Amino acid sequence: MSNALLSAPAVADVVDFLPLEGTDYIEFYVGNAKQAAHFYKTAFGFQSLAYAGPETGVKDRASYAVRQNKLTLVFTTSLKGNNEISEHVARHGDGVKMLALRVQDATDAWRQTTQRGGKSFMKPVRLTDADGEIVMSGIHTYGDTVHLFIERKNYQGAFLPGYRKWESSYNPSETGLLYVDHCVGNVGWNKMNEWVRFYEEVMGFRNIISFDDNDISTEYSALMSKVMSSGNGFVKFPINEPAEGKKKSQIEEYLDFYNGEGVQHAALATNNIIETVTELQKRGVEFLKVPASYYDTLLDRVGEIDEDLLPLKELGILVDRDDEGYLLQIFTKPVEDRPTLFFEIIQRKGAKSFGKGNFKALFEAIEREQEARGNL
Ligand code: TYF
Ligand code: FE
Repeated sequence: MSNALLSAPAVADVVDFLPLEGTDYIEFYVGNAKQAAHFYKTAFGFQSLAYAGPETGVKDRASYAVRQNKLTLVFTTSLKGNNEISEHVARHGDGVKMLALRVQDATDAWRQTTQRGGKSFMKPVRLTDADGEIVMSGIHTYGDTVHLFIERKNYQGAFLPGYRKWESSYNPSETGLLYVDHCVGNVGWNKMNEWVRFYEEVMGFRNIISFDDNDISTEYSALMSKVMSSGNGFVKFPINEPAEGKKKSQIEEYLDFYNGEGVQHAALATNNIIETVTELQKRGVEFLKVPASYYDTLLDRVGEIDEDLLPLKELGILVDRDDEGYLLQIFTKPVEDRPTLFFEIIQRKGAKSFGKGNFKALFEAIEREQEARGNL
């Protein structure tokens, strides 16, 4: 089948047992949280938000939270030789540990999901300080990744109880990043349908788009992908599985270097991708490049767009259209030494899809990088 399958809409009278309000934060376990936070401030324009560590009574770790509009990232490192954090870093390198989701009722979210077979990571706990109260719970998902459920009640503090406001004299300006559009997981060979079932049965998601290896095989790499969406559409988690191709799949390269399943990319939304990417490039963020010829036929493929072609071509921004509108997107190179995590910058102008028309050019660009690393 060479066309993406758009599945039927959910039946309207089915109640959403896990209403998610969006992504609350993404927490990374890293080797050096102080330097990671500095990089995301400098390069991506995140603002200092909150800190937890020995000075706030947390003895085994240090965490830095940074924010830009509705995007919150947390970088946590171990202060001890052997704990869950240092082991995660030893196994995976720096990577995403928690995809924290905002809910109205974290106790109910935990009950609903664990009753349906979700494996508990954290029973509901009430966290309080002078600024109010939060309830948090969590379940395991693919690999060592966790979904936390965050109920913010009346909480007025900077971030979470246990953190204090992080005041810094170093405050690079924002780059226009707004919120998490979607977050993609790479899973093992033949594991996609298991995780699709997990998101359907345990979390009440539905599969809104599927791409098979015919949609997205290039000369070498191959993968399959299914986009899972929360009942209300506020949270989208595409899942990739490697497929057999002429040479090594980019998903297999990820699995080898991450030592298992994990988050492959987070797509960050902007409402002015030309300004955002201009700024990110100035600050040293490296992006994948497609051949200049991509732009020769772009307008034939996508029709009229609001943007001038020249800045899109200079910056390497890709464009795709679906029935509802178009989208602009670009992909960073991996943001660490292992070819694991990267970011997508996306601006949607009506389109609800994921850029299928760009897959060939994008995957060929990824393969050139794989080749340069000797992993193709
Ligand atoms: O999230 C998506 O589906 C798009 C396309 O390895 C994509 O961003 C899919 C797989 C992949 C890189 C990008
Ligand atoms: Fe994406």
